[in-house]
Amino acid sequence: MPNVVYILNGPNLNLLGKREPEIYGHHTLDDVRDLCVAMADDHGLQIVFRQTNAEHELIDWIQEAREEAQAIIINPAAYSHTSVAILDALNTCTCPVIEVHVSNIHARESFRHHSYVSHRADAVIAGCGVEGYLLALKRISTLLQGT
Ligand code: CA2
Repeated sequence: MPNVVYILNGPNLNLLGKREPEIYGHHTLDDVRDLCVAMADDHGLQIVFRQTNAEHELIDWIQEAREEAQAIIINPAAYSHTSVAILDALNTCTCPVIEVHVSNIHARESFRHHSYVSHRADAVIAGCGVEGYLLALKRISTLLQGT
């Protein structure tokens, strides 16, 4: 059975590549999914790739991943900076968790500098554009090797 990696995306990331390209670049979220699936195939991983604008849905998916996944990659978007509930959900998971941000949140407004999710994340990748998702997958592949 292949290792399963949940890649979860929060609010407004459905607009990736369609607005504010100077901040978020030109790749759409569909492009990101395709790139992740291709890389996962190369590493023998299975991907579950989702986006939602609803906090409760992200929490439900984290709870699902707790049962189904060997690793979680999450871009919680604006909920990174506000949601103790998402942190609580991630804290129930024992698998590796990597937080990804397309932009460098530390070079932006001060309210983006703190992420609740970072308290749980095993690694945080910010400012690498959509390549951050692939770097996270590479790291997950390394962490899961031999499991
Ligand atoms: O840099 C990231 O990946 C963020 O998680 C993106 C969030 C933002 O609230 C975080 O501070 C950093 C925003 C996602 C909105 O995505 C859009 C994409 C294109 C156009 C408009 C919004």
